[in-house]
Amino acid sequence: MSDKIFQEKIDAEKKIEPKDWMPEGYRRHLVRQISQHAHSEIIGMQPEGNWITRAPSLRAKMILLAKVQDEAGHGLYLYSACETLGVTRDELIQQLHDGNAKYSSIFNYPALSWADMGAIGWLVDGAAIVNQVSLQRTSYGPYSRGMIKICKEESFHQRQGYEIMAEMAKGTPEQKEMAQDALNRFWWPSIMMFGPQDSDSPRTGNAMKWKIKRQTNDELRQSFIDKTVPQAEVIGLTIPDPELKWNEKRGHYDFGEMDWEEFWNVVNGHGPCNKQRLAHHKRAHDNGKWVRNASQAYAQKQEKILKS
Ligand code: BYC
Repeated sequence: MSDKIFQEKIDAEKKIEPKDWMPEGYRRHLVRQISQHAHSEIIGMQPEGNWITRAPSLRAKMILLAKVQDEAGHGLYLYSACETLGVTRDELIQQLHDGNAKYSSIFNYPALSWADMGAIGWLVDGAAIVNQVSLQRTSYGPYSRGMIKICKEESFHQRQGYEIMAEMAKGTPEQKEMAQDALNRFWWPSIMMFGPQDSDSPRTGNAMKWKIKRQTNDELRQSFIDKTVPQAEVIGLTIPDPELKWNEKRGHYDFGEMDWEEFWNVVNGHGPCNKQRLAHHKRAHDNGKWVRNASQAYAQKQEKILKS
């Protein structure tokens, strides 16, 4: 098959499956994006995992525990989707540990209070859903199908976060202040999750041509802002952007400029928690070596029994 026939298939909205012919650039683009997405889910367990033992009630603890377990599941679907492109899980983890694979910038910010569990669910999962709903229509079959399942769980995550924020916002003045403080710290990093502006995004051209991405970074960011501003108004919290204003003509909110220097610093490994997140992942991976060895030995033993 040639690039031309491949592109015709994409343009006809046909899904590409693991055994189909694909250009090497398409395969590499997907391995990069899907593995970064998988790493984000797994590293994303850390800021929330940190609060499981300190949840304020048994109900809150059970919900948070379930959410963090869901993130592990999302990581596993995504690693599996990535492995269909001819790369092994070990190689992907090694790329993360060597600093050659990225994960979402948002997880390099600390979770300082219980209200941050609300802000993460509401804003971070909210941003993730906007992106992932769009990715349900991505051209690579296993990624697209993974996204459909992930989105179902992600909407529950967004609601649990919004519930925490709503409860705190109508609580004592101190609780409302905690909720506002969490919103102040997580707002800008959340809208940075959508990546650089379209004019500075080197990957968007091919991603749109190959229908890996169905909407650009700026389109998705705008859609998230339009959805989220009214939600903040309902619970009486203020989005920390003095330039935020409804634009009747555009039918969208106008918003202020992001701190792009901060964005690239965090993306390139110099955010507040980059070192800590990676060190924790390496430690957990090393500690889990005996489990991987044991399951491998068990599988080999089973194979021997089946052959004998
Ligand atoms: N953070 O040309 P661009 C979740 C990188 S987690 C870090 O626009 P692209 C959850 C980008 O990778 C949800 N890096 O690239 C879990 C590229 O680097 P390389 C995570 C970023 O790929 C637990 C370079 O900058 N979601 O749901 O077209 C708890 C140039 O950018 C970021 C996904 O991963 C960033 N924010 O667009 C709660 C979604 N932005 O590889 C929630 C899947 C950009 O060229 N990924 N970079 O060195 C995507 O949709 C796209 O990859 C992005 C970036 C929109 C993120």
